[in-house]
Amino acid sequence: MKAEKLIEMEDKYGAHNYHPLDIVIKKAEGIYVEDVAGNRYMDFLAAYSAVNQGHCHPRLLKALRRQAAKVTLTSRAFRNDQLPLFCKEISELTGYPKVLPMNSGAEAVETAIKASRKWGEKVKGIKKNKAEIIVCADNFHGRTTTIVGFCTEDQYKDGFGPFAPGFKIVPFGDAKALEAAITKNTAAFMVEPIQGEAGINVPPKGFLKKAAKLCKDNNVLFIADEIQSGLGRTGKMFAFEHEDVRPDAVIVGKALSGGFYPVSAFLSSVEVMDVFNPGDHGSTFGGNPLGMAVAREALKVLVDEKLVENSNKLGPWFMDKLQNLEFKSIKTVRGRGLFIGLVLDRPARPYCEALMAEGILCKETHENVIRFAPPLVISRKELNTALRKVKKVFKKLES
Ligand code: IF1
Repeated sequence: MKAEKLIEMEDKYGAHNYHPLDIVIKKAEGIYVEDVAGNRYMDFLAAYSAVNQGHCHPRLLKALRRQAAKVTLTSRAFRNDQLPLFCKEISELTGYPKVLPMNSGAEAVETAIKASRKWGEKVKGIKKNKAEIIVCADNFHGRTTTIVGFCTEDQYKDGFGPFAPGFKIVPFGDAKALEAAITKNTAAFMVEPIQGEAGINVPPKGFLKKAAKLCKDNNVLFIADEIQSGLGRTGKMFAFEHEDVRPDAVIVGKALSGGFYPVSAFLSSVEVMDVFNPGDHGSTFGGNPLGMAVAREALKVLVDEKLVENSNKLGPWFMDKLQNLEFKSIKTVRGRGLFIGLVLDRPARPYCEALMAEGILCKETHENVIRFAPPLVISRKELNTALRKVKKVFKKLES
């Protein structure tokens, strides 16, 4: 079917909660996607870092097929033979002794909130219903009503209240403000080590270290939302490793399944996870054998193909090339690994549209930022090709 027809159909029958670029993708492989007319594009968004392993990775396809033919869903009323292996493997890979799998990122964030509050009451001794969680301005942790209730983006909240109490907001990167916000009722500080949606916001050097120390000194859980920044995106397995800190708990999602199936997880210490007793928390699909089989393979691909290393090697090189571009619209280039934001002094949307016409798919974030976050399987040669096209687009739009 033609793109125009499909777009019209989607607009007629679908909710209008997005404003996508008008490319209708019908297939994809590695870093490339193809639209219904047969045009090929390099994907520089990678489904918001959910396809770090590249689109339709053959090993993931095989794992999915193999498991789908055996058993897909048991519910947690019964055990399955994939969940224990997933828990063991991700635990050994990350060093976190306990694992609770969910589906979407937002559900894993909700899991972190529940764990924090319950730990606050049962272990720290905060009075019932008094536990507070500190988060950062410009955060993005998902779309549930609880989560949007503590975001600072008006549009994400508008019309969706009333919101859950118990959250405090401090500026991102401001250790003094964090220190001032901590009280005896603070259960946790939850933060994206690099803010994605805010425009690839890297915190000032030392912030995570100071935050970790403040949390430790005040018996507050330090929780990293690595749903977008984790699993190799920034050139380390986790973005918090850039500052050599060790959060009490980590939230992962997106690339955990390489785009095949929604799988997320909350990783923590034994002390934190032990607050959950049978019946306290759960999900029909969380920990299902199909998702677990795919996630196990997705983690193995990350390791076997050295994708963290590739991001660490090519990211700084690509960022340096971008930093050397001399166009008056470019204010700064920031990021880590293959998680890069090109900050413009004007709206980024026309640039994204022009890049699309040149065969490069990326999406603006926060009006003025173009995000470059290709699948981590990308090569230097491909990045060079992209760079040529970026130059061409900037030349054209600025003349
Ligand atoms: C959309 C943004 C990116 C996340 C972090 C939790 C979640 C996300 C750090 C929730 C999700 C997504 C959601 C997606 C677009 C995307 C996004 F621009 F909206 F912010 F990536 F930058 N923590 N991020 O980045 O995970 O429940 O979606 O699985 O359209 O809302 P989820």
